[in-house]
Formats: sequence, structure tokens, C-alpha cells
Amino acid sequence: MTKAMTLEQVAAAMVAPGKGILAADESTGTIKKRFDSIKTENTEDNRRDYREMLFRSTDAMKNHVSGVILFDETIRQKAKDGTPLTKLIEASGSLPGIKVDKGTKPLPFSKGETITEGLDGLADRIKEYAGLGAKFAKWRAVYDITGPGTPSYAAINANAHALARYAALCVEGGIVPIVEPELLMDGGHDIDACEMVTEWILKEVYQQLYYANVPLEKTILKPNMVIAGKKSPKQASREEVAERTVKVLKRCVPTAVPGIAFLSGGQSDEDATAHLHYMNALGPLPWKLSFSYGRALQAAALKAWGGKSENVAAGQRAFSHRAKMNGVATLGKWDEKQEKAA
Ligand code: 5MM
Repeated sequence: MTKAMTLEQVAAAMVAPGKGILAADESTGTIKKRFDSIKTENTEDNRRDYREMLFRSTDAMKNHVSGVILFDETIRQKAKDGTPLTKLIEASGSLPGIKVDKGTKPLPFSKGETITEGLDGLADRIKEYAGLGAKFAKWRAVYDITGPGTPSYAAINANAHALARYAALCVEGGIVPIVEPELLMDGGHDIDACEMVTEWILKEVYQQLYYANVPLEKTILKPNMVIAGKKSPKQASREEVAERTVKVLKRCVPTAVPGIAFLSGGQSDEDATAHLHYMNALGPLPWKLSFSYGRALQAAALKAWGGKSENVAAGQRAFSHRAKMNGVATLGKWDEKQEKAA
């Protein structure tokens, strides 16, 4: 029998050099949007086929994907040949993880802000997910800059408190928590606003993790990068995004945290990779900097697949290329030449 990994070992494996996390935990509503873009029906079988294609991408999974965040349906699903999808992931040397939050709900008395729910019964759900093979979990808090006074301290505090309670329950239940505070980049705010608000959010998250007695050594942070909103007329260079993001992280994230795995948040595939590369090129840094991308890892594969079984190999090639580019970015060794060599 193989010896169980400690949570520190799981966390270290999640951000191992050259590797990062595939966020494949789209809820049924979110994956519908992705499937709509390729005119594919959102059925249980299609969701299974798509994810099976990704998890059977041998090169990507073996060499560049340290872990996969799954949705509740997927952690229980079997591949076409009857093998549980979690076993496919494990067989490639990658770790299965699970999204445990139950999504966002309106935060009362706020200007359209949200609070992430899912704490009720979480201890029992963690126990069940650990039994199904999950080695880590994810909880995403969402913040937005929509005008003066947003995000409010009420939203920043309530979401940080929930993240801390979730993280404590995960560690107690024997799985590594990915703590994901996401400041959206959908608006028109500039990079200064993103920098200021990201710093405020992260300060509050680490304050609440401290009050909740969460051992940071057993956690991974999944933040947004410091970047201008998509609708801002003034976009920063890739180097500036990298410098500003690292500056904020150094101010806020204790060195006890083993790794930081970014979300992509709607950046182009190549920007998400390049930003990660430039950050790592600024090293040495006190934590591993890696990726936990959803869209920026999957978009090309989804398009190449197009919902057709005859395109599985093309989808896998596209996924393997993106995984490899992000893998080299974790080492600060990415460049345009490799990018175009696909
Ligand atoms: C995979 O997307 C997740 C979406 O979950 P919902 O269906 O509950 O909205 C999301 O949490 C994701 O894990 C992160 O935001 C990272 O994804 P991106 O696309 O921002 O890299």
C-alpha cells in the first residue's frame, strides 16, 4: 500500500516546477456557455466526453498538469470504458480536486455584490469527496469594481471570512484548500484600481485565515493578476502586469504559503502564459508561482474538439500545447518562438 501524502506534500505537488492545475470545475450552467460557443448540446455524455478527452491527453497530464479541479458531477463520472474519471487523472500522476463552493448569491444591502455560499454541511461533503479521491478543494469568492464604493468592505470581509472557514474545514478534513479570491477583470477600471483593491482583498483574506487558525503551509492561493479591466482603454504591458502582481503578492502573502496558482480571468491564452512567465523571470520568489487556469487552458482545445469525436486528437494536441506553454512559464522559460512552434 502506498503511504498517504501529507497535506504539505500535496500542496508542494500542486505547484511542482513545470506543472500547474487544470480548472475543469465548470458548473453545469457555465459549461453550457462554453458548449454553446461550439454549438454542442450540454448533455451529461458530452460533458463526460469533453473532460475525458482532456484527462486522456497523456503528454499534458503527465508532464504539465499537477492536479484537476472537478465539479461534483465529474468526480462521480466514469469514462466511456467504465473507468472512473478520477482514476484516469491519478493514472497520469495528477491529483483530483473538487470545487466545494455552491456559487454566489446577492449580498444584502450592497451595490450588486455577492457572497459565496456552501459552508452548511461542508465538513460532511469534504469527508465524502476525500473518499471519492479528492486531494484538494477549491472555493471561489468574487469581487468586482463597478463604480465608487465597490467592492465594499462588507463584501471583502464577508467573503474573506467564508474563505477562511472553508479553508479550516478542508485542513481539518484532510484535504488542501485552494483559496480563490477573484477580483473580476470585466470592467473598465485601470490597473491602479486593480492593484489597490487586490491588495485590500488579500490583506483581509490573510487576516481571516489567521483568525480561523488555518495553517498556511497546507494551503494554496489562487488570485487574480494585477491587470486593467478588459474595457479599460489603457492596458499595461505584460512586464508591468508581472511587476505589479509580484509587488502586491510580496506585500500580502506570507512566505509560509507554498504556492500561488493564478486564475486566468478572461485573459487571452497567450497573455495568461506570458504574464506567468514574466513573473517567474523576476525570481527568486518566496513561493512557487503557477497556474490554475480554466479558460486559458481549455479555449483552444474546446474549439479544436468542436463537440466531434473525430476531433479528439486535435483537441488533445491543442490542450497539450497550452499546458506545455504554461509549464515552461512556471520556470520563467517561455518565449514567443516556442509559442508559435506548435
Ligand atoms: C472553471 O471555471 C470555474 C467556474 O466555476 P462556475 O461554473 O462555478 O462559475 C472558475 O471558478 C475557475 O476555476 C476559475 O475562475 C479559473 O478559471 P479562469 O477561466 O478564470 O482561469
